[in-house]
Amino acid sequence: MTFSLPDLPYEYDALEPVIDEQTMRVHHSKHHAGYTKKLNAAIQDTDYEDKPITDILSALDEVDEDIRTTVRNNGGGYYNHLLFRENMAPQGVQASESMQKTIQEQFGSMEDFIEQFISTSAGQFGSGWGWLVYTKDKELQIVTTANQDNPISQGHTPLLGVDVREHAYYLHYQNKRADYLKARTQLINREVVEKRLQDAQSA
Ligand code: MN3
Repeated sequence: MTFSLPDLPYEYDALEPVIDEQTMRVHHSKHHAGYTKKLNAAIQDTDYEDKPITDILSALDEVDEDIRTTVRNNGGGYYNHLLFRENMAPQGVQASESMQKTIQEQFGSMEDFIEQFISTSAGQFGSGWGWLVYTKDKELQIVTTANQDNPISQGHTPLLGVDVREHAYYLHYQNKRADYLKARTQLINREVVEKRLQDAQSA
């Protein structure tokens, strides 16, 4: 088994006007496809062909040194973009009452959470990702990672991820990363966030 480019859960133009069709198309059919192809090339004829991506990224130090950086960057790219697409829906999906309560307990309110999520993600220097994670200490936390690193490599479970590399927003927002992040909060599929949290808590 090798990895295949996951289909988008919606059409390329479904997230307009927040994310334009061309950005979605290039991001998926060129960038995401590229990570998938390079990951497959790196793990060809190794045991990793039969492992879930989460197992591979959770134990990067066990990957052969000659392919480790390639697997880290492209395996991360493959998995991060999959999570990112699932985290969005055309009109967004509101949180259930219990999820709202969970967010309130940790961050004060949903508005406070969104504000912190935007400012932390916007502050990532250069290319990377903003995340809401369920930590190995069983807490919700907002973190960033550089390049294509996934929080799972630090033992955390990613619940909500946002790509802050320029290719994710530059066509429409140019250098205004915070504007992109703010607009994008309309698209958050909180049902998916909650499902991932429940899975992590019962794991
Ligand atoms: Mn990207």
